[in-house]
Amino acid sequence: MSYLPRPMRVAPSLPPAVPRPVRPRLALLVNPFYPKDPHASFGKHVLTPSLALTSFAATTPEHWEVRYWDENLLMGAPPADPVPEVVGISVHLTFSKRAYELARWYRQMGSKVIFGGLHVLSCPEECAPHADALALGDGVQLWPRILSDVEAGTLQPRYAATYENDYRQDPAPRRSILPRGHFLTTTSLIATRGCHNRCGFCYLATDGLRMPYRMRGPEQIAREFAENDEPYAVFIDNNLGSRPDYLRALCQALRPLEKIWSAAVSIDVTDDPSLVREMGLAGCTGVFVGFESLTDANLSDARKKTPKAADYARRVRLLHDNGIQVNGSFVLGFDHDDRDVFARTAAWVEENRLECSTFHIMTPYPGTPLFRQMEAEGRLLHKDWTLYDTAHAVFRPKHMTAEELEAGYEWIYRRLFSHASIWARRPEDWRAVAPYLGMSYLYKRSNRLWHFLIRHGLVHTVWRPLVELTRLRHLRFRRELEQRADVGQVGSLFSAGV
Ligand code: B12
Ligand code: SF4
Repeated sequence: MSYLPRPMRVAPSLPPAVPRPVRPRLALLVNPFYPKDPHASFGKHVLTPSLALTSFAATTPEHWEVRYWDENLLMGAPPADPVPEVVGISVHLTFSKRAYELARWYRQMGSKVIFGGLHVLSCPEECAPHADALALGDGVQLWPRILSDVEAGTLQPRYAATYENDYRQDPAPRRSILPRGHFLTTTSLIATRGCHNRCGFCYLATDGLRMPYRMRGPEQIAREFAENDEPYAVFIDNNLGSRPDYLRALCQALRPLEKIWSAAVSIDVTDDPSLVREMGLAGCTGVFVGFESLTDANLSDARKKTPKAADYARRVRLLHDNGIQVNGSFVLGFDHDDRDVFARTAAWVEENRLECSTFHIMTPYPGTPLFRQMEAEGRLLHKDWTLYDTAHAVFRPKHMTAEELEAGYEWIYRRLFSHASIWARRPEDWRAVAPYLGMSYLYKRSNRLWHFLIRHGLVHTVWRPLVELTRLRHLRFRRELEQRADVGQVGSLFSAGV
């Protein structure tokens, strides 16, 4: 039985709403609670904060005070004393019910509630009755307009903005409002938005979401990284590798910082081995790669432009050779998947020594081509968005039952988190084995510890020295890499651990 304490399962209860005078010009930004999957690591929820709220917090006019509350940090219900004049809530489908509860509570106390985020864009009609105003699209453009209308008493029910503007004009996210001690690193960076792909299951393919690939200046990103005084940053871009020439320029700007970072990229980033080397030299210690499937027919159904699955192993090796760990992300339940997909995928992950892997039951997000297809084929089992969390089967798979898909998902996580699997995936280089094992056990088999650290706000205190150590070891590795003339030499030199 997996460990899942109540605070990881159930949102904090809200005290009775007593209407009181609101504090004028106080805005509270809330990231609502969502239940955690006991099969995966609790650590990922406090790895780094989402930029949904801090990105537009930076555009708050000076005469407004802005505060931040993330219910997932287990510090209880969001504050209501004083009652904020405005409450901004980010809404995703999995926690929309909680967002509606919070909105009702604050509205009863007299606050104006503004909703933004992915679910507002895909299901505005559902969201509208629960909020005073909806922000459809880019909050950075909309937030100052919304606050100014609140001041003037002319708040509109809907505000809309696309993502087609010049991204370099956006201010840096306001990270100073984050409770630093509660995250492994508060340096979530975003350098680009969009992606050169539009996979049919991805939220980027949502109707009405126009997000061309846009890039911030490499020097802007390097400055943000330097200023936030953390040894490690996580890029939360959809795909940092969509424009190889841009990624190369970014690496050149990051390299002198002597810090470490990780990012999501598609596997075609390995088309050019010299780019992978640049990433290693610039401090990239890990990539999150959406392999999605090891079956080409599934990839073409999803309309993903990607190298053939048979070439994935070679590409993983190239990343490893440059000191870059691979967190492979796989979607389970595609139409060409049958009951052996779980064992096949696990065997591949072990054979190729992926340090980490993330699994998702295929989930048709509303507004996407996949959702339309499933709905047209009558395969959706329900529209309870709470279960659209990629840990539940919400549609009827083709070659197995929904129950078998869920059981396979649980099985593959149990298998990959087992002692035998962790050992099988140890790096080939013996010098990297001890740090790899330490980090794997801390990350994959320590949910009790994570719960303790999160509850007591100790995540940053405990992890920062480990991350700093990793950075120092990586600097040593980089010097070896610099001296190695050829790219793609066999044998991983180092495993960075985060
Ligand atoms: C960081 C992150 C996480 C973090 C933190 C999540 C959190 N809610 O706190 C962690 C690692 C914990 C996580 C977990 C999961 N995540 Co996640 N995550 C992301 C990621 C990489 C970045 C989010 C971000 O910062 N974006 C950048 C900001 C600036 O963009 P934005 O959120 O859209 O916000 C803008 C607007 O929407 C708007 N806005 C947003 N909120 C508000 C509020 C107001 C008031 C206003 C005015 C405007 C506004 O303004 C912002 C600026 O323009 C995104 C992918 C991505 N790049 O967006 C996936 C993503 C959000 N995650 C996703 C998923 C599926 C999950 C998981 C379910 C996966 C899993 N099985 O574990 C879990 C569960 C979490 C949950 N139930 O929500 C999906 C969601 C798909 C969907 N349609 O809902 C995404 C889009 C990834 C993907 N490609 O599929 N995630
Ligand atoms: S490659 Fe990844 S980010 Fe890009 S569209 Fe496909 S799933 Fe979405």
